[in-house]
Amino acid sequence: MRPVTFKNATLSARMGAGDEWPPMRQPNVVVVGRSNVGKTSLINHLVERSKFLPTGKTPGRTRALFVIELPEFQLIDLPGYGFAKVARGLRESWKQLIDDYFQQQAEQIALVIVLLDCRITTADDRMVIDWLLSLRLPIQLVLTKVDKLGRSLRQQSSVAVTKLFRDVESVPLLYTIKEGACRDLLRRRIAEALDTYRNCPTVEK
Ligand SMILES: Nc1nc2c(ncn2[C@@H]2O[C@H](COP(=O)(O)OP(=O)(O)OP(=O)(O)O)[C@@H](O)[C@H]2O)c(=O)[nH]1
Ligand SMILES: [Mg+2]
Repeated sequence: MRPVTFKNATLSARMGAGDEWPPMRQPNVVVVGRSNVGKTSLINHLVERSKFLPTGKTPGRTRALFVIELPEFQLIDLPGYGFAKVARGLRESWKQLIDDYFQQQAEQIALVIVLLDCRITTADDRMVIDWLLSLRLPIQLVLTKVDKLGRSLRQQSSVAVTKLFRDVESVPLLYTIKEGACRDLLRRRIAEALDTYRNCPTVEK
């Protein structure tokens, strides 16, 4: 497996709906999930800069698509879904932005990291996962905020999610921004996905 660097991240673009896409020359790893599930926090944790992108206590914090440059790949942070209190117009423009991204950059995507709250999954999670499966993108499930659960409940949550989303064929990683061991596992998974992406002869790139 080729080594992958997760330090020295820089922000290269902040995209809103209708903006023209910058050239994406590196494989993309994109983080998807419900609002407030911990997408931006996980990205900050992965790149070891706790204040890199702003996070929020209330849903709807990330309102654009952020492209983060690393030497071997680009990390993508998206607005979250499933948050009813965001004005309808804004929700529609996020949906447009996310649809555009997945349609126009699909060939660049090496891995979609789908975050699920370890305490509850929703119909929106199921809908988004079904949509990603229909696009035939590689998916890694990650259960977030597991520091809120004791050891045995963490395992129960993992078993339940594996069953519920068995069609995804991804063993969920248990994640918390309060521990480093889960970060090592996710970094390894990203490195594997980047290797597969580079070596896959069947996909036109
Ligand atoms: N206890 C705990 N809290 C977390 C963890 N990860 C994120 N949080 C908290 O969850 C809240 C939401 O985090 P964000 O990273 O902004 O979530 P997001 O998914 O990017 O949300 P949107 O941008 O609104 O879609 C913040 O208050 C974080 O501090 C975790 O592993 N454990
Ligand atoms: Mg966010």
